[in-house]
Amino acid sequence: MPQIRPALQSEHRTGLTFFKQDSGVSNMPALKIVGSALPNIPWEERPAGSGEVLWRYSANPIIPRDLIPCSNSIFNSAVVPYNGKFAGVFRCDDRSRLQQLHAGFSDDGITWKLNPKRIEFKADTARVKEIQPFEFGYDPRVVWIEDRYYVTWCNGHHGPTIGVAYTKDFKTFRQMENALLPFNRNGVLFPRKINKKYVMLSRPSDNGHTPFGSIYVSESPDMVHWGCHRWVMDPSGGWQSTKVGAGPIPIETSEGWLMIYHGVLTSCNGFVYSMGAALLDLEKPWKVIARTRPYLMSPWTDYECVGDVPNVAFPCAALVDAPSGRLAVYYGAADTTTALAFGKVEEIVEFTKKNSKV
Ligand code: BMA
Repeated sequence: MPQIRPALQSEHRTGLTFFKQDSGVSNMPALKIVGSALPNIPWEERPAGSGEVLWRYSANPIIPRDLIPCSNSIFNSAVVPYNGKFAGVFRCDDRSRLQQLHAGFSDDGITWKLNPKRIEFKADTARVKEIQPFEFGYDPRVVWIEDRYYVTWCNGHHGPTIGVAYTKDFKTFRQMENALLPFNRNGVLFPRKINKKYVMLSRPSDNGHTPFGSIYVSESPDMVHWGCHRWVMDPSGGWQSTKVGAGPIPIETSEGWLMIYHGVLTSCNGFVYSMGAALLDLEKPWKVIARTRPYLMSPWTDYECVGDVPNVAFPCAALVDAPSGRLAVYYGAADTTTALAFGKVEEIVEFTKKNSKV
């Protein structure tokens, strides 16, 4: 496999360090990755002899289903760097099988402590009380934008839609207006404004398990009012033939926004959830530059194939160490546990471009 040489230069942009890499990867020009250094990113090298673009952590799953007393399952969860360590928002389905969100903390990104009590969202404005109390919440994403962490999740409001909240300490969470109408899922914010607007990917759906689904993008001046909705991409063939939905927060690179997403195949044994990647235009993110025809990862292991919902690998977060291009993807395994996979941004970008079907 290609050897990645260390970062050659860096400059500063929008508060983040902007790294330029001489990737050493075949003919690809040096890749820029916008992000911070994360030298303590959880990491394992690709196993000897493996040709996988994403490879699994050897001690998966990292979070067992019964980490806290009330949990039936802990999966499809989101983590971010926090105060030199890590924090996150976790989907915990409880033993009444209600879908709840819990905050969690970790020193190393691998061993997690979750708050045994679910997040109690405080209304950010008086009007937000109208959409409380909490019906259900699942599949959170977390992103730092400007001065706070925003959380988006699939929020119950007479049907699933996109909830939005913010926190600065993962203790107090202030709920804002739902971004969109039901039925919608997989609301994923971009990590910065584009053309002075907040931008969110989402996947309009139905009230059930949704046998269809395309990715759209919407803009907002204030994180409350969303519009200028644009179609991004439909399901395609094979592993992504039934529906697609955005996964982790997109990663900004000089080749476009790297969007890791899930794709669903309907097999004779039900849905199969795999992950792929796409590159979106930096200024017009509804324009797809490239998109993987083969998957990056599909449920192969026991913990992905056996659980409450078999055959699911569902990514909701990715940590990036921009100088090295190292990537750690957090994904839900079989709707039961949380697992970790590793990759290198420049290799995924190159794989996406070389194996693209748009
Ligand atoms: C989707 C979502 C995910 C889940 C997946 C597989 O519709 O509900 O939370 O992981 O189905 O069951």
